[in-house]
Amino acid sequence: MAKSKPPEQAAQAAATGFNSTDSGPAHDPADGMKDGEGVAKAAAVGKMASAMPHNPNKQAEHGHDNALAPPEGATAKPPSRDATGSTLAEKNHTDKYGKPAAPGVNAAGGSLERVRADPEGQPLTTNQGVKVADNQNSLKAGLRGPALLKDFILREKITHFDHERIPERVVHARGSGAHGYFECYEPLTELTRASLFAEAGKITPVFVRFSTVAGERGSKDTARDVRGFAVKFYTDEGNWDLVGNNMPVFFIQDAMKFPDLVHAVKPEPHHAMPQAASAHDTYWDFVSLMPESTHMLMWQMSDRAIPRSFRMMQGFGVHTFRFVNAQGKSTFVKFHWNPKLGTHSLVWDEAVKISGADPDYNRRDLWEAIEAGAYPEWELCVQTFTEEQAEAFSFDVLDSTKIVPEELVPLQPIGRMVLDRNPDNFFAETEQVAFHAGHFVRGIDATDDPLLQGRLFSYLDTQLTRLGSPNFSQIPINRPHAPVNDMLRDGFHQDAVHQGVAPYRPNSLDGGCPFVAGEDMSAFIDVPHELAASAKVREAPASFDDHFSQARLFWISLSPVEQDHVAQAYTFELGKCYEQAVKERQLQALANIDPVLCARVATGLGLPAPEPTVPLADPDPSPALSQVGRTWPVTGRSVGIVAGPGSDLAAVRDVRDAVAAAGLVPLVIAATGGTLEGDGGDPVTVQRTFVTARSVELDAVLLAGASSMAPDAEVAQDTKAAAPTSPDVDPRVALLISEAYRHCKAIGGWADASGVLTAVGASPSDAGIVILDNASEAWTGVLELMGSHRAWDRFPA
Ligand code: HDE
Repeated sequence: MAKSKPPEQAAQAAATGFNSTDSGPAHDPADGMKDGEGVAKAAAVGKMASAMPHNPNKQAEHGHDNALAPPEGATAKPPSRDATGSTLAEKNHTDKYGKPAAPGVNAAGGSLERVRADPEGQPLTTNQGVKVADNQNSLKAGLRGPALLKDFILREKITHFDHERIPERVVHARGSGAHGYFECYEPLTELTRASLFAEAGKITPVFVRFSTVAGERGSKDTARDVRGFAVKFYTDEGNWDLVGNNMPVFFIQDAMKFPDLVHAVKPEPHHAMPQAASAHDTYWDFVSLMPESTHMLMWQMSDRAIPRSFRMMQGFGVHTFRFVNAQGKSTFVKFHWNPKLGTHSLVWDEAVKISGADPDYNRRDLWEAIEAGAYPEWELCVQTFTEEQAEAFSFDVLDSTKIVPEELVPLQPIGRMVLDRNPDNFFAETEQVAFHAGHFVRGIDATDDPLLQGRLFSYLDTQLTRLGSPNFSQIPINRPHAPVNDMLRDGFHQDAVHQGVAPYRPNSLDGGCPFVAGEDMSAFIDVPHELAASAKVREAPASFDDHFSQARLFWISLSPVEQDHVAQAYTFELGKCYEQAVKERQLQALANIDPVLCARVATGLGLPAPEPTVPLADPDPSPALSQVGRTWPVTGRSVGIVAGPGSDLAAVRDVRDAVAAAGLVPLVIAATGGTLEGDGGDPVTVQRTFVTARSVELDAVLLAGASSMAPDAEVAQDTKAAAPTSPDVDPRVALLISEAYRHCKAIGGWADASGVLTAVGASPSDAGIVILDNASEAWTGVLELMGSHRAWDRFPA
């Protein structure tokens, strides 16, 4: 029998005509419900819904003023929790389903602590939480089988394993990531209302992923390639992704050409070769037919494409973006990351050798530096300029094949980024992080650069394939630190348990919540800017039609040694192509940059150098484009100390300690592993042996005297030895020193170290070499040399 309803609530429920679902009871809501709770809920919802007799926000959808300063969305305060709870039963709780959501709280957010899983002291379980006693033997009928389908532990383990791999990124598949923070220097409120730039000292957490572009996920780190430099800022007003590269320009001007570029550079479709390399026909076929690539190719053929370390790379937003301030004023902005350690590169021969010796070279360097507390740091700088200033430039700021020279618009430092935390789990964080060039926060916005416009579509779309669902933003590493209250629902891997019945707007049944944010609540507002009167066209602007002048600017701004490297890189890459027509076309592009460059590459290819087809530009050099000629901190660099059988161990100890004290990494290299001892002092631990040490992992080498032949030296048969150079020098040390010498690394030594140098055809008086009687003075000399990265003047260009 139906219970009698509490008269006041029932009257209210009847008056609003409330029914919470269309299949709900047409009868008295008290029927069959517990103690009138249904009536109370119905009444509460009815009261809340009737507080919105019309849609008070509708009017605000119209009018210019409302667009710029939208009012906050209307809400109705729920008369009680009954009105917004999704279910009457939410008052019950157990350990699993817990208490109801606190009003307005999305408990899925918050720090990554929420999802870290540490097994210390815990028993193994299935993914259903059932404790497992044996996960090494399958369940069998009898000791020798057959296996039984009933074995849910085996099936769960194998099924999960079968699906462990997810599609890799279509570009930038190979990458390494780290957590850190961004610190704002001064309020930038005149330029932007972005909250991360609002106060001096304000800290915003970041996650950064560095990558190569062309290679697959397991490919080598030291390929000649552009490096991705993607930063996710977890700002208190939502996530902003600055998805940039380590070069300031790009290969193409319009997103439409991106699939062509990538198809051309990836391994060729018929035999899937070469891996992580641009030195092949399809790549040069495409770029030699695409003159707009010329400027970017100069960067790609320069030392920038083989960075010594992610910690020693610049980063660039590439496109022109917009800053928007609280008054709605917009200013053009270009973003630059400048590394505290300077911008430094490998030499090509080194990069090739590292590919074999340590394909994880850049990843390892980043990881180890952070583990060692040598936190990498960059300064974020901006170039800002008005639309009127941009109009006066000789190039189009919406063309991503152009830089804005620093001499034209100087850099303004606005903050610093420090990476101080390695990920706990590569897959969960570095692989699953999803950047999007269209993740903006208020105060930062896109321009009409046609390359950027295409990216605004691409990055969301690609995550659907890679991460399998539009809910990729709920993966912990992608989840904003700011509260999330969207009306997006369901889909694969939905992580949130949404409350309420009305994931639509306008609504009154959830009291209008979540409501639209008003201007004064930091809502993202699209600030209008004028569009030139135009027609719908599929064509490129005439202002995009200069492909050589900035390529020439880059060339003339490089030092002679950097120019050498560019010429050698072109000669190598084109030399690996088979098609004569491809080489000839690219030589034509080089002729339009510089006749000397063209002639050098042509000579290497054995082809005639063509004449330019355009007048050569005559820009002033931009010193900021060169990497050399200054000195930088050397923190975190590695120094090999080669100790031969007769080395003075006291000097080895002193120098090793001095290297470490200066913030560098000393690696003692000796004939065999273990320790060096016998002089009565502390045993010296050997980090590398003559067999395991490679010159390419060292930034400088110190010779603790001569390195005479060790007992295990096999001279000519040793796979890792130079041809015998001298009966007095171990051939593996000879190889190490001759490579370090050719790669222009600083070399120091004491006692009778000179003999090693002369044995490899070098002279102790060559540039970048310090051989002294006193070990610590020799080290000081090397330390000073390292500040310039390499002794480039050893082989004058
Ligand atoms: Fe990307 N790019 N890109 N790109 N890009 C991707 O997104 C794309 C471009 C850059 O560490 C993809 O999640 C198009 C310029 C970085 O996860 C994809 C165009 C710049 C990363 C994509 C460009 C970049 C990507 C592949 C031409 C420098 C790695 C996987 C319009 C400013 C981010 C993914 C990470 C990744 C598309 C051009 C930088 C497919 C269509 C220019 C650093 O969405």
